[in-house]
Amino acid sequence: MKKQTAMNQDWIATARTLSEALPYLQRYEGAIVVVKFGGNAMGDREAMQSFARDIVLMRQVGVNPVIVHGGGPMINEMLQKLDVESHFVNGKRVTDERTMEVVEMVLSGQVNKRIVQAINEQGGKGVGLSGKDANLMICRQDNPELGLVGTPDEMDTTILHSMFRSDIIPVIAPIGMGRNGETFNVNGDTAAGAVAAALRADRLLLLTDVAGVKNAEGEVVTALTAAQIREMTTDGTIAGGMIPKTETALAAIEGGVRAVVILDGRASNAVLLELFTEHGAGSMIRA
Ligand code: X2W
Repeated sequence: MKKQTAMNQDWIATARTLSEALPYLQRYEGAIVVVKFGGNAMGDREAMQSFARDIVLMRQVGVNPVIVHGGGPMINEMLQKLDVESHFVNGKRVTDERTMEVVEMVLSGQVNKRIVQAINEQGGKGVGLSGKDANLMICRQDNPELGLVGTPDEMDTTILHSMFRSDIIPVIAPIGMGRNGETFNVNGDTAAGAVAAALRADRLLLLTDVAGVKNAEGEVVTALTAAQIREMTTDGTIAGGMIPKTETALAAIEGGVRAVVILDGRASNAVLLELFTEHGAGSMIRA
């Protein structure tokens, strides 16, 4: 008897959660939400399934989710297997032709298909593409010292809008093409920021393996302005691996994205918590 009551309580709480989500569901109807899914946030098969489920739910309630993924750790693993040495300068992988072949193989062939498969297993319609497809992301060389690292220069989002109309969830590998036949390796955060800006997205969610932007006391700050981010970068509070993320956030906001959230992608239902509850997750950055 007691067990029965406890179970009822669980269901009542579930029903209440759904009911409380209504205003958020209404707010995000038709919204474009770009989600950067970093290699460090991917975790095991179960974490991947949970992520895919959240994305399919977003689509089901009328949001247009777009995934831009990374895969740095998976590229490292493959380069090691193939005995190709690799190093980073300012968070970007120095990329020669041989490295570029491996990067494209791992990102477009392995990581991209893993995410597409996870989405489709949850009942969604995921379709994988890279910046090469339908001229989505044309790049120029970032810095000659980095070799084939690209900076997005010209975006054509026509293909993404067609996909939204067909109920398809685009899954994008951060690879771009050059104007002279080159293939460019693009940092995943940079690619996500460029896609979000080109779409004038309502939200860019940067899923990573830290809880958010921390203040000098080491606490996660839940709401930040672009000006505060600049201040915290100048005084050294924001440092290391967080810098490419906050730089992406600032560029995306300048490019017309309404808000950027940096959050821990490994936390369960991180995306749903952020979009559909009062609680939110991670650090939200706005103009
Ligand atoms: C990255 C692309 C993958 C990536 C690389 O080669 O590792 C550059 O550094 P995460 O998992 O998001 O770090 N490209 C130019 O960004 O992966």
